[in-house]
Amino acid sequence: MPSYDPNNIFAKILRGELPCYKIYEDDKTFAFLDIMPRAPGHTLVLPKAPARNMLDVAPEDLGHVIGVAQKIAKAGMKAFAADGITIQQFNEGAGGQVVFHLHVHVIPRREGVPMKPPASEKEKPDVLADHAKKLVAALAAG
Ligand code: DGP
Repeated sequence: MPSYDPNNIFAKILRGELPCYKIYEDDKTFAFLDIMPRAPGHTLVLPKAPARNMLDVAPEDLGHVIGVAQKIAKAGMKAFAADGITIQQFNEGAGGQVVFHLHVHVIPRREGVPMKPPASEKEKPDVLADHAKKLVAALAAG
């Protein structure tokens, strides 16, 4: 497996070199909206420590990421009146991974509404800003 590339797009977001719609941050974890959401509220949860994917991440960092994914899943259920949540996580190109900093997708789902194809369409900034506001409010409400 290739080594971690510190110039990947998510590393740049983590360093604040590129913008994002931030949802959550703690000392080990960072979460922001996917700009090509498969459904409203589609969020990516990352460890702050460099890790290419599930195959090289430190288990304790992975544990933190999963804990935060659960928080965001619960907030997504409330914020988007969702009926369920899809969790996705891809490893290496053959496994469907496109950006090589570990991330877990948290996708609120409505009954009978199919997900859009992966990375199909960039969402409008005002829509993403509104979705981020709703998720952040639901997280704050607990
Ligand atoms: P994957 O590596 O296959 O898990 O997919 C990467 C995801 O990242 C895909 O759903 C689209 C999203 N994405 C790609 N570029 C950017 C970006 O610059 N900002 C954000 N927020 N998301 C991105």
